[in-house]
Amino acid sequence: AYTYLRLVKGKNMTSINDVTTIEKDGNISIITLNSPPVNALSAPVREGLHKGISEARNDKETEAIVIICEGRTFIAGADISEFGKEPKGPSLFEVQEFIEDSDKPVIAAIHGTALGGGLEVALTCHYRIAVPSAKCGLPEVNLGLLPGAGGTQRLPRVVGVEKALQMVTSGQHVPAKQCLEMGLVDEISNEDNLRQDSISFAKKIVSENRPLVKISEMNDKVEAARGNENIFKDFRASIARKARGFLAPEYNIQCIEAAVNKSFTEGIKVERKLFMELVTGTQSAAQRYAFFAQRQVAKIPDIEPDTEIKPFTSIGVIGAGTMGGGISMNFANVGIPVTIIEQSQERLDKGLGIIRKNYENTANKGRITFEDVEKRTKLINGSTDINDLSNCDLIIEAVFENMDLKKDIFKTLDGIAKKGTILATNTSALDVNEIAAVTSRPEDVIGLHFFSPANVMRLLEIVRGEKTSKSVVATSMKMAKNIGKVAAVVGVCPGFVGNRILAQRQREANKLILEGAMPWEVDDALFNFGFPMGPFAMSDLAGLDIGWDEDLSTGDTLRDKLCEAGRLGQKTGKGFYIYDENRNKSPDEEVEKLIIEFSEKHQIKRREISKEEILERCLYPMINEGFKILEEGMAIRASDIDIVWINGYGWPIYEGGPMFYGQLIGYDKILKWHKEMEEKFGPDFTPSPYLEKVVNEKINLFG
Ligand code: 3H9
Repeated sequence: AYTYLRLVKGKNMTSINDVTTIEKDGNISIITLNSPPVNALSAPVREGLHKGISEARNDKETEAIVIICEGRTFIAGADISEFGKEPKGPSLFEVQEFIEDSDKPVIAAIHGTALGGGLEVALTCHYRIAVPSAKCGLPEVNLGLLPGAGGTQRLPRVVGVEKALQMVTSGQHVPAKQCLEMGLVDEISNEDNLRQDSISFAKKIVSENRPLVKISEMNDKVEAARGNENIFKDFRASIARKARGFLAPEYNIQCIEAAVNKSFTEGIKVERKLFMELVTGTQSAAQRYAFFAQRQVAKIPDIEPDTEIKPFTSIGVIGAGTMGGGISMNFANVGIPVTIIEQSQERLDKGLGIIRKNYENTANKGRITFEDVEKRTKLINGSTDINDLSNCDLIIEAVFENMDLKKDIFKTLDGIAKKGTILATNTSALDVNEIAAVTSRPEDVIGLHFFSPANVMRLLEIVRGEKTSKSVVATSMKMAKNIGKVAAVVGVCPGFVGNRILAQRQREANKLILEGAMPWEVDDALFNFGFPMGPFAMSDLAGLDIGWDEDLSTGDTLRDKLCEAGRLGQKTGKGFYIYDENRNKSPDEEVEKLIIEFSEKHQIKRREISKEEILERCLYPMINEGFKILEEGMAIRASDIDIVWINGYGWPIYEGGPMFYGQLIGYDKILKWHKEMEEKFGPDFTPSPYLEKVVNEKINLFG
């Protein structure tokens, strides 16, 4: 439940500009901002605030000032879309100074979220009151930034250095109750009475003659940490793994260090300098781009907002294996009951057992309670009778990748599922149209491609078949949002968007190790680029024997050779790498020998391969494939491809995804590279005609 504030127009209310009004209640002036959707600090909002505060400060009767917002939230930050554009109107600093220097107390009345610049404005107010459901945070780090309006200097002065470090590097939204405990808010109002409660609070401040609290002058907490360098050393070590490759976490830490070691004024200078470095850099540009891309991916151009959303209150899942189990957990997590079907009781029991164990592991880590474990496992029921799915709203097939088997299942489902049920396949490769064609209701058939582990990975590819109805697509999008997935609508083609692009990287990685690189060199180059792991470490993790058959093995591929040597990956302690008992990997001479022999046998002359070449060879063909996908209409927009790769394959968000990265490199350079490579090495490198068109006609893919 959250508060949505609507303005009740009083007779004293006057407009300051299009987004700001001012009203008086006795000796209190109330400035109301109304700039949907999130009251971001755009030029008109800054102007409205500035003028409003000025008017209230100059008004003889006014003794205190309340700043409150209409709609779903208090100010949710600077207006991200304004970054990089010519600044207009009063700067945020001017507005903040004007608030903090007011000789009449200013009170921020917070509902929804006070984030980034929004919290920074609230921190220049002398007091803060919030509804119980409100949250405060400085999430700039998630945009590759740091709080650039005094947040890094004021926050530690209120909550102390450790908490400030934690908040600015995680971007966490802190609930109001915790904010009260930390001193970030001074008072909690009633959930549905913020306006009146904040006026009463302001009156109380006046009548009690409370001081004008200026956070910039509160030095106790920062001075207490002065000289204690271990705080920063330990903190850096604690976030090192998560922060790898990102600039912003380190810059945020340096600002908090400045708050501790310097005066407020000097600290602000450091914050300003580092903010400017980040905001003009490519990492933040990529992360800001990803923020908007993540919201845009949910918009399907030909699906109108009033498209019918079907119910999805009971789910059927076919297959209790790793995928089926993971998929089921997503629904149980949000309270939706699931029926899982398996062929035998034994397999069903095994699958249900694994689900329980997964939940128990999460509870042991303290992330859910043991009560949650019981609640969630109760929501997942098993059956060996497919007829038990006849009343489900949505049925997801998650059996292994075999077209005939899937067709059989869909024929059966067509016969038993009630009218209007969405019939989904979790295939990662097969033709969804072919599957839909065996039913009498192809308009109800869709692909829902979850990624493994399905209860953890955020990405969902929604595969829209030729005949899938708009309502089924819209419902799938809504369902994805409800279970916390980032969903991208893709078309039917081999590998869809994600795996189709992955295949390019894998092909080149495999070629590179025969041409001269070693698997660990390829992996290192991609790891250092920012991926969580390289392709060969990933193969070892998945198991090299997926799809490999000992009896059919011909020794024709390196994979055959490795599997024949018992090197099946992490599970056998060796694959492309050798693993110790803690699963730490090291290069292995045996593999090196195998690879060199293999190159010789196939008369491939080995040569020195640079890190740069590894990156070009692995990444550029992915970008080219992205263009082919766009040309064929298999993704709606370039940024959707990036969202797939950021959320499903660990493309570092600070590199924006393959399409954004390609633009950074220069599409003309990517095209030239492909033409040269095609001439030397053939059709693996044939450039997409759409890439040529984009370069020749200087088309901007990101509008
Ligand atoms: C900052 O403050 C820097 C300062 O320190 C220094 C300055 C000198 N700007 O997420 P939703 C749009 S950096 C512009 O779907 P929800 C969003 O694109 C900022 N637009 O809603 C979407 O547009 P559309 C620090 C913004 O209810 C619509 O609002 N602040 C901004 O799920 C609805 O958004 C942040 O990083 C913005 N700041 O979640 C907070 N924020 O409808 C970023 C949103 O056209 N925002 N939009 O697609 C959020 O985390 C979430 O939007 C919020 C609401 C939690 C507020």
